[in-house]
Amino acid sequence: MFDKILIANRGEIALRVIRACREMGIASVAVHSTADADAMHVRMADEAVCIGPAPSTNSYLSVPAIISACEITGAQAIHPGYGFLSENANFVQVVEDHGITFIGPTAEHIRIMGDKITAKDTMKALGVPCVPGSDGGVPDVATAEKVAAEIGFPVIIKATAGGGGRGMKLARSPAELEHAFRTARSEAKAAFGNDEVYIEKYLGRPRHIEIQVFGDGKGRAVHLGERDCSLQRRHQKVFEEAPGPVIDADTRARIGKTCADAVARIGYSGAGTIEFLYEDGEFFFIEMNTRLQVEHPVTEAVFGVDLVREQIRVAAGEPMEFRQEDLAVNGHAIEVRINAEKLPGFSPSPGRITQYHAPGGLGVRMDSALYDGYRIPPYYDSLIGKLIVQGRDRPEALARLKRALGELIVDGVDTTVPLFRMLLEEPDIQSGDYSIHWLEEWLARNVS
Ligand code: MV4
Repeated sequence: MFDKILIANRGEIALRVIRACREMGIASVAVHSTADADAMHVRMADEAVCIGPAPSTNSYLSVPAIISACEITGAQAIHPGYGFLSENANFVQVVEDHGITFIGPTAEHIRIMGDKITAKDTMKALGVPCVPGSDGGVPDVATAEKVAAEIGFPVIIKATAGGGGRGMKLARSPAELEHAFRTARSEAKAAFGNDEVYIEKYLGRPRHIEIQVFGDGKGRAVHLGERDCSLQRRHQKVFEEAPGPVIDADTRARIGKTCADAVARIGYSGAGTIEFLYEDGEFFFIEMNTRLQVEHPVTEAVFGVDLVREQIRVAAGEPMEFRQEDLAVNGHAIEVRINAEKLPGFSPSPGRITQYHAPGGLGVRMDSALYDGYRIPPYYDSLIGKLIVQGRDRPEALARLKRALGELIVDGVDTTVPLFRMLLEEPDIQSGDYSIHWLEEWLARNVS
């Protein structure tokens, strides 16, 4: 096992990793920008190294600065958290070339899943159900027309270098296809330096269901069920739950086994998430994320596992602590993302926290790096906390969420907390009847 791990991240996820390290008897090294000198992750880690100025390009994204921090402190492994360098295959390559262990999948697996066409080809070959569409890239309008005629309209054109909602164009009819295709290509070229695109049948009102997988890098893998993350605004998740309100135990076991078998076959190592659109009882693969996700705590809550501990164990060459037959869903968990943002426009609201009080009690977890007097810098993501609640069933989790939001105090900046107080009063949220479009439609009616 490692003696010392460097955490190449900030905020609540850096604390999450430091906590796992401490429980495992592993020393932790925080890295920080000059803007984060007073941040909680710096205080909580055993050691801290300043790696550059406020802009993340020159600090949290600086490969030489992070490698140097490892060498100076003698850290043997790097945990990347999410975002920043977590899915950067070149970074992983450099880390390994310096004899440091990357806590995550191989550069090769990150590269495969980062290219959305290669990811889909790979998953299809492994028996994972995919959205009907082009076989690989679509080089010209004529091919786009041929594919669209086969699968039927509406279709969506996606950039292979995109993902997470970036670089997509909808064509509702043959008349819209040529324009959508050309726009998708030129936007992909401008945004990613890669104009390769592919085409899929456009699904009208699906849910976003993602399967948590975990591999030991030696050909064994398990699944930890699904999360329903359909409630999103501009491709940012705001409310996530496990299990999915419309997924039953048989469905979970079936799609879960398909996913676990797929990642086992490729020798995948560590945590991964296989994203699906789910419509009319069918799963359609869209993308795979090769990192620990923001919303991993809802899975931890219902399965009673520590995913970060497992990531560290597997990266150190130790076996996973669980087998598939040990894993069962217990109750229901919900996470809400608390952002320092001002409604109705969700504009960033950095500034000084004048009062912070975290909720507590049975079934409540607050993952946040806030403290009284902390100044939220304007340079980074607006996520300032995640409130995760668990109950024996979904109604209990909802009641607990309402209770916990009532205890939470975050003063000094605007936050998304009032949004959740409103959402909890909505019959569709109470019954779990929502699709990927529900939140934006509701915001257009209720918040403006
Ligand atoms: C789709 C789709 C409908 N049909 N693909 C958006 C993010 C990226 N991960 C995939 N996305 C979508 N792909 C097909 N074939 C609709 C979306 C989509 C979406 C997906 C998940 C959650 C929220 C979304 C909001 C708008 C569009």
